[in-house]
Amino acid sequence: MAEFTVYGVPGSPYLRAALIGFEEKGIAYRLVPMGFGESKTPEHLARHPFGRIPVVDHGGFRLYETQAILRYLDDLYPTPPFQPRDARAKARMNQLVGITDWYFFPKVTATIAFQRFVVPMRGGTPDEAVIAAARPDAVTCVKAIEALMGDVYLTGEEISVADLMLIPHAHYFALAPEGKEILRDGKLQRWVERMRGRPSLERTELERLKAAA
Ligand SMILES: N[C@@H](CCC(=O)N[C@@H](CS)C(=O)NCC(=O)O)C(=O)O
Repeated sequence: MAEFTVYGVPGSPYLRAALIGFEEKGIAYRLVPMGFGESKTPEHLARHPFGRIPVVDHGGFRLYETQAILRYLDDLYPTPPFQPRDARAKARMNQLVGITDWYFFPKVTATIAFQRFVVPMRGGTPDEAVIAAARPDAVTCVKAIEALMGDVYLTGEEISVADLMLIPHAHYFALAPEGKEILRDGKLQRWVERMRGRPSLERTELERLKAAA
């Protein structure tokens, strides 16, 4: 089987979701770390016309969109499965993946987590107005996910694509003061702790990725 090459910026939640997928399956990969802004270079635009990350190359087969990458890995290496067989559990998984992509990422990660962690990393000061404006959306996201999720993992007793997609975003949110306050000791916070205990999370920590680069 050809080698997997993964292009992405260490620290990116979507890159981490893909890497967690490789780690959970025990599939070897080579990470090509990119810097901030490199996603819009001609070289990367040739890989991803929308200038985003991650991109996976598998023997010349190029794939972007993180959930497509995770499903591809699952089709190639079915054990352990990333998708429940039960129709309703699978529908929930797809719904939660959609919530992550369409609501959590733009309304929580790109606002609260970006202002709290990325802006200071680049030497700036968080824009408290952006954070305050995003707070009601964050509450809506947390309530909606808690209403849909299972008791152990998001779609049942085992992890699925939904857990892999959401955890990098939820991890950052849980570290922010707003996240601590909104999540409290609720169901989603307990899930974040459960996910953080998995070796795949430890192996994809920012410092580990930087050290390996
Ligand atoms: N729907 C895409 C979203 C990917 C995405 O937005 N990635 C962010 C990083 S977390 C990115 O590429 N940002 C760089 C940029 O916008 O220039 C996926 O699932 O892969």
